[in-house]
Amino acid sequence: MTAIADLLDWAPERLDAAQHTTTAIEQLPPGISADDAYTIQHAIIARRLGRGERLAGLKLGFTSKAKMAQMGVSDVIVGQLTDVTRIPDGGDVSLGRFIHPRVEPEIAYRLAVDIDLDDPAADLAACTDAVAPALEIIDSRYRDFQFSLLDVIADNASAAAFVVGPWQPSGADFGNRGVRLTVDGAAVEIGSTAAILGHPARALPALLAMARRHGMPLRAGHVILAGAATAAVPFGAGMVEVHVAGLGMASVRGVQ
Ligand code: OOG
Ligand code: MG
Repeated sequence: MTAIADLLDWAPERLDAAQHTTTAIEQLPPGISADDAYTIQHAIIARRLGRGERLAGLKLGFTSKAKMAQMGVSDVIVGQLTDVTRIPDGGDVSLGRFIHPRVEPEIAYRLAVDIDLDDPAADLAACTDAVAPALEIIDSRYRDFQFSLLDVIADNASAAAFVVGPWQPSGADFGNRGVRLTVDGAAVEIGSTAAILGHPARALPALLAMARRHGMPLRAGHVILAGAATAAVPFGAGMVEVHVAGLGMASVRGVQ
């Protein structure tokens, strides 16, 4: 086996085990391509689906300058969400599920219909029927939350858990709405939905292009996370809320 074939073989198992044993691992050795990194991501998701998890949607990463600067990368990436990682709005989540979790404010879109990735006329924006404030808990499986772009793609874009607030009809323009992230009532990050690619709705065609390229299904009811509008903050014991002007709020409580 070549070194890359060998890596494609062991990396999914190691990253998957890192997640469910909550033990950080070393970053991947250099030499893989972006397509290799997505192959590793797909193999991790296949293992999880094999254990009974179901796909719940897709997430974009690094759609804001704040996130790119925080993590030192500069390319939009995509990761996959599963049902077991969705926390009910206002719910508790045990910190024992994570290695070194962080939380960030997101905008979520809901898909109304299945998307045919082979249809060149597919229009994701026209196929969403609702939008909501959301929170994403990210948790790199790599030591010290350090990674290259390819490492983080392989690690399913650090996806760990997500919370979606009450859905609103997607008719209104959510292009430049204030975003506030609070921990136990204190504001820790303030931003605007405009930080997400200039307008969060731009996440939808960007996501469709990536879903096509990497063969990621988009089905009715799936949630699309457009990417964080601000930097992420550590997620510990306490109540975290995201407030988006005119859209509402979502919350999650970290418990020991
Ligand atoms: C990768 C995930 C990035 C976002 O919203 O930009 C992301 C990370 O920061 O570890 O989810
Ligand atoms: Mg995110």
